[in-house]
Amino acid sequence: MKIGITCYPTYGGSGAVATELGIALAARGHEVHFITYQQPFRLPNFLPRVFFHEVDVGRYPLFEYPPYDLALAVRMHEVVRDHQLDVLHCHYAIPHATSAWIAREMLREGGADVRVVTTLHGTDITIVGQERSFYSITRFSIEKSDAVTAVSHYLRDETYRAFGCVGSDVQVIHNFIDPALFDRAQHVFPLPSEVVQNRRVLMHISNFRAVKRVRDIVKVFARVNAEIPSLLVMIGDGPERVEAEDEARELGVAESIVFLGKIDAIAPLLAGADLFLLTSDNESFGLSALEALASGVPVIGANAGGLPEVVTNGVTGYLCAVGDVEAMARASIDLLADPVRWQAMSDAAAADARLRFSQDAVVAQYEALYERTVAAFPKPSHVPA
Ligand code: GMT
Repeated sequence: MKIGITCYPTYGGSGAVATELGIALAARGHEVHFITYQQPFRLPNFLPRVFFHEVDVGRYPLFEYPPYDLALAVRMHEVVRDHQLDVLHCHYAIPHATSAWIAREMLREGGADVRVVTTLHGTDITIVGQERSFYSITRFSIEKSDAVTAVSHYLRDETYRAFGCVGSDVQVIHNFIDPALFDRAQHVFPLPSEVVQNRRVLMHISNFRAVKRVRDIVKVFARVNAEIPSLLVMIGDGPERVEAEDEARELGVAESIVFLGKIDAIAPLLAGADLFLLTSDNESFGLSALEALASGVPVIGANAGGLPEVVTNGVTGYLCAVGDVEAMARASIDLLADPVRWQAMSDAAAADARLRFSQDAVVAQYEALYERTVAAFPKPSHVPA
C-alpha cells in the first residue's frame, strides 16, 4: 500500500508515534510518504521505501499568519497524485485532517481520490479543538475523515462527549513501543557518574506545556530527595520550563536537577531511571510513560485521562489524584525504599508494555484499518502526473 503521513515533526508524542508507525510500515513493505514542514525528529535520513516531502509556506509579506494548512493541502494533493497514494494518515486533527479534506476535494475535481484516516492524539480534542475558533472545523474534519482512531478509550469517549460525531466510528488503537529499543539491558546510561553520584534517578520527559504541571514534578522530587538522595533528570523543553526552574530554586533543590533539553534518543536515558514522573492535568495516553514502563521504569503519575489505560495502578506504577504531590512523593519513597518491590514492579512494567503495546501488534491494527477503509470505497483512479 502507498501511505502518506502528516504529523507535527518536532518534539511531541504524536510526531513520535506517526514517525515510528511510518518506519514500521515501510519495514513491512509499504511505501510511506511523510508530508510536513520539517523532517520528523525520529526519522533517519534514509530508509528504503520512506520519502519526505517538505511543505513550504513561502514568505509573502502580506501574510502575517502564513496559511500552512493551505500549503499542506496543496502538497498533499500533489504527493497523492504524483505517487498514487491510497491513504493519507493525519496525526492530530487540526489542521492536518482539514488539509487532507481539502486535498481530497481537489483530487475528486480531477477524477482521482484518496482515503483520509485521522488519528486523534490528545489536545486536538481536549484543549485546542474545543477552543471557540477551532471547534466547528475540528468536528467537521473528524466527520469528513474516512476513518478515525483515538489513542485511548478515554480520548474516544471525550471525542463523542465534546463533539458528538455520532456518525463517526472512532476506533481505539493504542500507541506502541519497539520492545527491542526500550530494553534497559541494551543500553549504557549516558550520564556521567560525577553527575549521578550514586543517587536515585527520577525522570520526566515532556514538551513542558501547562497541562504537564511541571511544578508538581519538582514538588514531588523535592519531597523524595529530602528522604532519599536523588537526581531529577528533566528531558524536553517548552514554555513551562522556567516554572520548573523557579520551583526548584524556591524549594532549594536546583542543584539536584539537570535539564537536558530536547533529546531524540531517550531509550538510553530511561535505562538508567528508577522512577518516571508524569503529573499532568490530563494525558490522553502518555507515550513517555509507556516508553518508561517498557524500559522497566515504574511510573508515578496522575490518575487522569487515558494514563490509567497505560499504567496499571499498584502493578506497574502508582496513580494519585491530580495535584496530590504528597501522595505521589509517598508512593515514590515507599517504592524506592523497597528494592524487592521495586524490582517486581520494574519487571511487571516491562512485561506489561510488551504484552499490550508491542509495535508489531499495533502496526498490524493500523494496516487492517487501512485495508478495510480502502476496500469500503471504490479504488481511487488517479490522474496521471
Ligand atoms: O496534545 C499534546 O499535548 C501534544 C501531543 C503530542 O504531539 O505529543 O500529545 C498527545 O499525544 C501523545 C501521543 O499520542 C499522547 O501520548 C499524549 O498523552 C497526548 N498529550 C496529551 O493528551 C496532553
